[in-house]
Amino acid sequence: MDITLVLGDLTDQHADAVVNAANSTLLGGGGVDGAIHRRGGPDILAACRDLRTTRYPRGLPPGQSVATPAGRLPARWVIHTVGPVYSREEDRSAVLASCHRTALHVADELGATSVAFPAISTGVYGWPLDSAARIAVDTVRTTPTQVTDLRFVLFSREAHAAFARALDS
Ligand code: AR6
Repeated sequence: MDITLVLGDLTDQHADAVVNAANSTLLGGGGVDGAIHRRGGPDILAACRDLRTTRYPRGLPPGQSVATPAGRLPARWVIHTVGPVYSREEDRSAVLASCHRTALHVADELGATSVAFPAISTGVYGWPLDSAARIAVDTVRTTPTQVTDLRFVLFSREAHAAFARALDS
């Protein structure tokens, strides 16, 4: 698997799948989630509403992932995952790792071989960048998958630098 870092906007990525840092409602929000729904158009939200009435009436639990079509994005699918809110009292690293692992499992089910991830949980959910980068990189490196082109798309130089350090170690 090739792991590459991109400084830029996830919604510009031409890939089989882009991963959304969603919340349990699957009904949108700010950050990368807001950008995906804005640029991808209403088909994504319609598919998410469908998932809420069928598979996830109580919402998608943190650490799990589910796919929808990608609407007008230059990708085929959006894989929605719910990161943990960072806590100083409780170690939620396993949940953040699970986001990456389950997103890759969903990608494999779809037959997606190119997948772009944002820095899950490092925005609104407050996870420190270096720690999140280490967990993300370690998890994708150790998860068996058919994905051959994995990109981390980072929105800031700080995030890009944190992921570069994690990749080097
Ligand atoms: N492309 C790539 N990265 C982005 C983009 C973008 N267009 N926009 C923001 N980022 P966040 P979270 C970066 O807050 O912390 C939402 O409201 C951002 O700089 O999007 O998992 C959801 O609905 C940060 O490094 O996700 C949830 O309620 C990273 O993406 C909640 O936020 C993740 O920041 C999820 O919080």
